[in-house]
Amino acid sequence: MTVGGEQGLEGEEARRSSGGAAPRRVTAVIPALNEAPSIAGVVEGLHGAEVLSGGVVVVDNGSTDGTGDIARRAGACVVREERRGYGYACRAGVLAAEDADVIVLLDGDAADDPGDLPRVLEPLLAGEADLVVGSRALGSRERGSMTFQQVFGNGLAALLMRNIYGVRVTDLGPFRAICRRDLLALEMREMTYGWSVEMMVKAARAGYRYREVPVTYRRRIGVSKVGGTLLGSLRAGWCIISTTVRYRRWEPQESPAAVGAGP
Ligand SMILES: Nc1nc2c(ncn2[C@@H]2O[C@H](COP(=O)(O)OP(=O)(O)O)[C@@H](O)[C@H]2O)c(=O)[nH]1
Ligand SMILES: [Mg+2]
Repeated sequence: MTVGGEQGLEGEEARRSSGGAAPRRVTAVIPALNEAPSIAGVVEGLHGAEVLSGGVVVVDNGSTDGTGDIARRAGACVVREERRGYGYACRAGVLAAEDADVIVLLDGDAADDPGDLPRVLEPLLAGEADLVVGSRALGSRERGSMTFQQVFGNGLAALLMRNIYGVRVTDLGPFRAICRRDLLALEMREMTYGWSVEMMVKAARAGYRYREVPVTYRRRIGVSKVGGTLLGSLRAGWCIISTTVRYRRWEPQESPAAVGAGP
């Protein structure tokens, strides 16, 4: 599926025109499950961003509140993924954005600030990093934007990651950027809450250069699907911690970023 269109260079041309270093066609992918109150604002907030040459893909993850129609009217390309799960939704968006060089992931609940987009992309487009994650721990969190369980779980997983993989991680935020081919090379398996952490630990194993940038995190609009309930937090927490440990010996089949990164 071609998303966005006119403004962006085509994949190969973009790579060549940038001397092979910094690919340019950037597509935002937003997983969304029943985010009718917030999704239009998120999509419209991104449309102002010049850097987003590849447009916005919203993955409607089986919503029953009209999220998909609202996102389409706001200007997004909408794909539907019936299998419930954050990872399923993210993967469907990445596969749909087949012309993208760079994927930016963010949530559909307006907790991430579209104004942080240039900052999240900058190290990747400058050729200085292969995976950039927006850290809410380094940035600022609006009061009430994360529950105690979320802060604790994220901190624990970050600690494990530092110890097991040797990567300086402070947070597992949803706002992140990675080259599409590098993401596909990670052969993602975790189709629910483990997706984000799987990306980070496999990127570490593949030798991708990791960078965090501070981002602002706001109170979400609408109802939380994960961190807002105790059961959701426990499930997500267990999934995140077990995924952090699971891939400690994983080896990439091929790692384009590591190969391109030089010594
Ligand atoms: N939890 C969850 N979120 C999903 C799913 N599919 C899409 N999403 C989206 O993933 C994002 C993260 O969910 P959210 O409820 O904000 O999680 P929280 O921020 O941890 O409370 C939101 O944009 C959801 O709409 C799913 O199956 N489960
Ligand atoms: Mg959220």
